[in-house]
Amino acid sequence: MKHYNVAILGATGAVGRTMLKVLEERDFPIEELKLLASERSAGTEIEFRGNKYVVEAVTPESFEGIDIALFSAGSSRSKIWAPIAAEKGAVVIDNSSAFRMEPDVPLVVPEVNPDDVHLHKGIIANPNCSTIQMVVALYPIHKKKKIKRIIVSTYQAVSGAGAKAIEDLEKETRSKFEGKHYYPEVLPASIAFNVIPRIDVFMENGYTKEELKMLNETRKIMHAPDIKVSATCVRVPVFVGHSESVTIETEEPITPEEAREILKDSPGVIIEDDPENNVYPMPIDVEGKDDVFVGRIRKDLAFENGLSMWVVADNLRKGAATNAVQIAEVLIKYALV
Ligand code: NAP
Ligand code: 3JM
Repeated sequence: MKHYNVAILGATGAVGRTMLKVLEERDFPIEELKLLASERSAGTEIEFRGNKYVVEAVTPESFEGIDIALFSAGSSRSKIWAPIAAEKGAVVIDNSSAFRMEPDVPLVVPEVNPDDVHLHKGIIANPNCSTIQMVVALYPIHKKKKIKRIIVSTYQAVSGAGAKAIEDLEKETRSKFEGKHYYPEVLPASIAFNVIPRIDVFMENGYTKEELKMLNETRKIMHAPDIKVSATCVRVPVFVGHSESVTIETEEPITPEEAREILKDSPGVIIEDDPENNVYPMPIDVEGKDDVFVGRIRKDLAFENGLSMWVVADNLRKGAATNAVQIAEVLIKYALV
């Protein structure tokens, strides 16, 4: 079997470290591994498959001979380094929002649109975490009953905002118990014992950029340019695991039983739905798992052809690292690297 030279830009971050775990667990065929970040963490040692790797500060030469470059260092860094890595011959799988809506950049969730990878010109985008878990749960229903409208509210973990945001939740929570004052460094408001109805920046129409990512990315991934999505994205004091309250309106009627029947055989979906026995997915239970968990499936009372459900996934895994590694596996399967 062929093995590949892999680089990870952002290897010291919350997503980068999860990528390393996922690559290790899935026995990804790596020939050489290069761990890249900024000058700040150059020299840091990280263990992978029992060997120590030294993190290097990224330079154009970092991408010489690289087959697959996994990026999770933020959108401004992706804009600088992805074209350079692609020019050196690597296929870049980018976790940031930098290129997601570019027409010649495939935006891929392997359970939904794996064949879009064929269109790549050196860069493939990994969607936003909240979009990924929603489309994994909704696409199988869309294929059978055509979804017209989605109304979604998210309950997003702090780890989605990076390693510093994880520290913010921990430090602020501790400080409250110790009677001290700590104000979050990266989150836009107090997070301990609070919820924040803002993720990413506000746009002119009153939605945030994160909320519009859920609209635009869903349309592109599902090839559904007319689907309507209204999202409210909320940060909650949870370390790992995004939850979503999702209501859909379909063109044809759909019963909860039909939805369960469709979802029970859908790739990457696990139904946990037994309310009488208190069975429903929760973030604390999905940490470390790669599937998307769906529960609380019920007829929606506000729409004629309406269905409501609760969707939970590990945002660092299926929402970021696992999806990116799965894209790399699709590239290998189709012999595109
Ligand atoms: P994080 O924990 O803050 O880590 C950021 C990483 O980027 C670190 O490895 C950092 O290295 C590196 N970095 C920062 N500035 C750099 C520079 N100038 N040059 C090279 N490397 C630099 O953040 P994270 O949660 O891992 O997320 C990273 C990015 O992934 C996000 O900004 C976002 O674009 C994307 N993301 C996507 C999803 C998704 O839904 N697909 C989810 C979460 C994040 P140092 O150690 O040197 O600072
Ligand atoms: C998730 O550098 C940045 O602006 C990164 C902001 C960010 C993003 C993004 O826009 O790339 C943080 C967390 C995402 C994302 O997945 O869209």
